[in-house]
This record gives sequence, structure tokens and C-alpha cells, in this order.
Amino acid sequence: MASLPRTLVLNGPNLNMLGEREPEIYGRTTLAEIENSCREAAQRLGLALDFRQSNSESELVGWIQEARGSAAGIVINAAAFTHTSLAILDALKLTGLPVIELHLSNPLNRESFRRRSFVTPAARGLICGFGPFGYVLALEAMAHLLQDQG
Ligand code: CA2
Repeated sequence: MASLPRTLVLNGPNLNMLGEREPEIYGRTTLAEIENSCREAAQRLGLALDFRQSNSESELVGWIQEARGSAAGIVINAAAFTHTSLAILDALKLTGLPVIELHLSNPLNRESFRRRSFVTPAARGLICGFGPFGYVLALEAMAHLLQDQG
């Protein structure tokens, strides 16, 4: 039987703290609960899931580079690195894989420094503002992209 297309879901700095601080912006759902919803969605959509979080830019870049050989697509909530990291942008472009940019909040209606994203130039699409449900939406979108790709 052919193996399922693998989607790498990457989470950037501080997202391991979800549910503990700033619930008015990021809600009360923990990253472990989000991972569980992603696992259910991936199973339903016929995707293999690799769900990771790091506070280190270097580790995230390493994982993105490795995805070239092991993943069919990348969903990334780069958190604060979204607004600062040319290294993550370059790594995402180098993979040649479909990338979906994801945010829990809508960075466009927050502080002006959140309006610039270094991920957007590498992304096929952007999902933001839907809280934890955005992760499920991103996997739906990825399954759709990979199906179209054949
Ligand atoms: O809305 C998002 O998903 C963000 O990527 C979250 C980042 C922020 O810098 C982006 O502009 C938008 C911040 C993640 C911080 O995570 C926290 C987790 C728990 C409590 C407070 C922050």
C-alpha cells in the first residue's frame, strides 16, 4: 500500500505556552489539544502528520530543510519569527514544497509590526484569525492542494 503524504506542522516560539497566558488573544486550548485535533483531521483526510514545536530558529530551519526529503507539504505557524526571520523564508523557499502560513490570531488587525510577514512570500496561502480551528482548516487546504498536485 502506498504511504500517506506527510504534512509537517511547525510551531514557533512560545506556542508551547498556549492555554496558559493571554487567553483573550490566543484562547484556552493547549498545543497538545491542538495536536490531537490535527491527528484526527489528518486521519480523516488521509494525511500522515508530523507535528512539532520549537523555540529555536535554528531548529526550525533544520526541520524545514529535512522536510525536502520527507514531507509533501508544510503548515507553519512561525509565531514571532513570522515577523523577523529571513532564514525561515529562505529555508521554506528551498524546499519547493507547498507551504501554508497559519496564525491563531489575525496579525493584520493587531499591532503594525505584525503586518510584515517573512513567511508570506513562500506561502501558497494564509489562514489566520480562526484560533485552533485554523489548524484543521490548514490541513483541509493542504489535503486539497496535494490532491490537485496528484
Ligand atoms: O496568532 C498567531 O498564531 C501568532 O503567530 C502568535 C505569535 C505572534 O507573535 C504572531 O504575531 C501571531 C505569538 C505566539 C505567542 O504564544 C503565546 C502562547 C501563550 C501565551 C501567550 C503567547
